[in-house]
Amino acid sequence: MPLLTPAQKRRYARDGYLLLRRFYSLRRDILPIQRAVHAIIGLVIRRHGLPIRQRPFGPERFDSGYQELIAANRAAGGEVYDAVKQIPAYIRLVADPRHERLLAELRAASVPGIAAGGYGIRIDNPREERYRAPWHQEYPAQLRSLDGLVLWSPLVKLTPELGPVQICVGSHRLGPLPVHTRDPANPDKAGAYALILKDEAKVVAPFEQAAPLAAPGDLLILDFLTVHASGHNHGSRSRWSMQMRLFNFREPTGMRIGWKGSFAAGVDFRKIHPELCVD
Ligand SMILES: O=C(O)CCC(=O)C(=O)O
Ligand SMILES: [Fe+2]
Repeated sequence: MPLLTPAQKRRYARDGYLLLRRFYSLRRDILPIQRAVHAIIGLVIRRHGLPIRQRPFGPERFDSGYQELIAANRAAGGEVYDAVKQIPAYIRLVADPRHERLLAELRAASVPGIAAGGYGIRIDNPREERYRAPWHQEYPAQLRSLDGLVLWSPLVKLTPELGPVQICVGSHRLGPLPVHTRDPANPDKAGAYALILKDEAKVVAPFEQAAPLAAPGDLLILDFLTVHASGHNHGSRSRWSMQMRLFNFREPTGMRIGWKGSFAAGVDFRKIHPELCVD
C-alpha cells in the first residue's frame, strides 16, 4: 500500500510541500516523546535546584515548567534543547521506515539517507529572534543532496499566535538560490540561521504563502528547495516541533559533493558552493 495518493504526489510536485494529517499515531509515536520531554524538563529543573513546580504529565502540558525554567535560566533551556534530540522514542521516529517509503514515493529510484545532524526538536520560544529561521531553502543549510525532504511535525497544536512555518508555495521550482552568509541586521545569528537569500524581498514577493496549522500527529513535508521561514511566536508558550531530513544518495549534485553536510557538520558552505555565495 502506498502512503501517498497520486493526487498528493502531484500536489507535492506542484507546491513543493505537502501536509499529511494524522500521519503518526499519537499513542505509539508522539506520546512517548512528549513523556520523555516532560521528564527531561523535570530533571533540568532539579539539576539547577530551581523552585519550579512541574505539573504531572499530560499530552497538552508535556512542557509544564519550561516557561518558568527559561525565565529563571535561559541557558538551562538550551540544555533541554540538546537533551531532547537524544530521546530514544524520537530517534526511533527519525529512523521510521515510513520515511524511506515517503522518499521512495516522491523520488523514484532514490537511495535514502538520513541527514546526520539534520534532525532535532525545535523549541521556538515566545518573542525570541535569535534562532528564528528567516526565509531559506533547506539545501544550503543542510547540503547532502539537492533533492532532500524536510519532515516537520509539531508536538503542540499550532495556532496563528504560535507562528506556524511559512511557505512560498511552488518556490522549489526556482532551483538553488544565492545567499548571503551573514545577517547584518542580526549579528548574533550564526551558521544556518545567518543565511539570507539574495534579494530576499524580491524572491518572496511573487509567491502565495501558506502557513498550515498542523497538530501533533500531522506531518509537513517540505522540498529541500522550497523557500520557507519560521513564523513569529507571539503566544504564551513555546512552539515545539520535530525536524527530520532525508536525502537521496543517488542525486548527482549530492554525489559530486560527496554528500557533505553543512553548518551542523562543521563544513564551510562557502567552500562547497562558492557560486551560491554572494559574499
Ligand atoms: O520550525 C521552524 O520554525 C522552521 C522549520 C524549518 O525551517 C525546517 O524545519 O527546516
Ligand atoms: Fe528549514
